[in-house]
Amino acid sequence: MRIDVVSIFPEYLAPLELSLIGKARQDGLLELNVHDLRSFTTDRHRTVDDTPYGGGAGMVMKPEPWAQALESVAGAGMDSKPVLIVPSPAGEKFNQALAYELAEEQQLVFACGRYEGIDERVIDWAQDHFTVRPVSLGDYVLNGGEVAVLAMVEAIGRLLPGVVGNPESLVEESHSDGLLEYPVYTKPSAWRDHDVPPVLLSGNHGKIAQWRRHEQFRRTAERRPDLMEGLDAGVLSRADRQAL
Ligand code: 6GU
Repeated sequence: MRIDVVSIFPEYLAPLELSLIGKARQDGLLELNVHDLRSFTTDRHRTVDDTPYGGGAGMVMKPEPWAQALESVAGAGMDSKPVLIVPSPAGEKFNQALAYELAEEQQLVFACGRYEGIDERVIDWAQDHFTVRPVSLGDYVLNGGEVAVLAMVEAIGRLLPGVVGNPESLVEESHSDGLLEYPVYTKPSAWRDHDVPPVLLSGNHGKIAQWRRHEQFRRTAERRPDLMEGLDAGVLSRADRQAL
């Protein structure tokens, strides 16, 4: 996969050189390029914003630097149109299903807006060159798209073949089956008046699997009742349906 990120704060994306994603880049599993939007301006002051038509607070990002930047990264010899992800609190909500979907793409381009956002005509114009998807992390406001890109690239990058050493860990984690993960424990079995649930020390693997499944349902119902409604009967076993 190839990922291009356009931002006026390219340094904000430095953490993508670390840890799992940094290693995936070094290993050639992921090509990731960060581009400074200001390098696509042509005026002396490298202006990227201006006042909003119609009035109101704040500034709006000018369209031409964005078109120049996006043209420079679009269709770098790929078969399919790249997906242009525009981080915005006004986008569709990012979730694990969308991470899996985007992990199948050849090229992702992230356009990090700042201020009050990017001139909407860029979004219209970009439809000819990209599949455009405004995406939100959740119902709160960040100052710009950069932090959201860190989260999305990590969520997508770890799904690419070979990035996570043990692919089993992708199967067992929260949201992989629509439920939250069960709680985990390690040694010592007795710690500061808190004991590990005895079933986990029993050696009875059937009982342990049953307990973990029950904990997944209990946690999900308590913390995320919204997820209980969307549970797909198809992924539930007979034992799961009885537990409900
Ligand atoms: Cl993706 N971007 C911005 N700027 N703010 C957000 C967001 C994204 N998701 C939630 N708030």
